[in-house]
Amino acid sequence: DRDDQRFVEIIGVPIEAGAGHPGALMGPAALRTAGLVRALRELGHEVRDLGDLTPDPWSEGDAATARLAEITAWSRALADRSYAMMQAGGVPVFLGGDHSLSMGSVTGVARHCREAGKPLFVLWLDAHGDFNTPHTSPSGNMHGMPVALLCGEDGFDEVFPPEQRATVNPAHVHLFGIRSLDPGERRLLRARGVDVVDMRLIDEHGVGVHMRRIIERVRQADGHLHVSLDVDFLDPAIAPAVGTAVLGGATYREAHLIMEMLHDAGVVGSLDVVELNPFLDERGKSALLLVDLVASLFGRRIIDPAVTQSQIGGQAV
Ligand code: EXY
Ligand code: MN
Ligand code: MN
Ligand code: MN
Repeated sequence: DRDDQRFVEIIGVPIEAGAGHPGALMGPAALRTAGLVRALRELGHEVRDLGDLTPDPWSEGDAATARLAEITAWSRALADRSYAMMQAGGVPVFLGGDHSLSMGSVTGVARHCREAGKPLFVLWLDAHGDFNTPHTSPSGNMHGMPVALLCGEDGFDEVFPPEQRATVNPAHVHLFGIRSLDPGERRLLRARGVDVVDMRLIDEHGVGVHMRRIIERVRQADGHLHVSLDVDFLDPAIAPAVGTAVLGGATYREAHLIMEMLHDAGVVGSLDVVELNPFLDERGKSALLLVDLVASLFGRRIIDPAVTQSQIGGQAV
């Protein structure tokens, strides 16, 4: 399709201070090695790879203080960069790095959407809710907290002082693929009215039903959809390169169908690809799968709908 060419700007965010296991800082390099830029160009998009982000130096202290200072430095630098990428008018793609990077990427997107008067929706594809706060987290790992920060929960003033925060309405957040929640985050999610499509719902209805519902909502509002894709959303059998694997994740086709539906809907304005830990991969298979999924999101399809002969109820499908 010539008419859905986009300007795609890619930036690597090699951070792993939010995760419990080292290795995610190699994620951007592995995604590039797996051919991400080439795959997008082959689809006809204009692609600019901005390289990797470099944050300002952060102060060292004891281990916990240094980690928080590091995440703060990345988050602030990334929020500014993400905002600038949005202002440039393209589709920013953020390559992680652990999921704490979304504190910065989505903050920048939210700042842009607020100024542009565009309602922001977030689709969070993940095994986890990522809705812990420093008060509820059992591990202290900040990759389990970004959605709580983005929804304006307390406990994050270190990362963004209140005046620098651009929050997301929790009623505009859709967590999808969920199968691991801690007690504190479960309570908070319910209290804030976040939509949680867990694996049970996906098993029962299929991904299509819930994706149509979410897409329709974004369309009605003429909104911007930010997609945050955590590798652990996928079943560990097809994507082993994660430090937080949880059994019973999305299958190869479920994941592709989500990407294909999102592409056809034309609602996605920004994307995170996070938590790839190449140190745990098997001959690059997780990185290659992620590149294929991003390609589906940007328009790769099995067959052009114009040539399909299939009809249901007299309508071409
Ligand atoms: N809920 C657990 C925690 O907060 O420690 C695990 C979080 C893992 C987060 C991964 C990246 O999605
Ligand atoms: Mn815009
Ligand atoms: Mn996550
Ligand atoms: Mn996760």
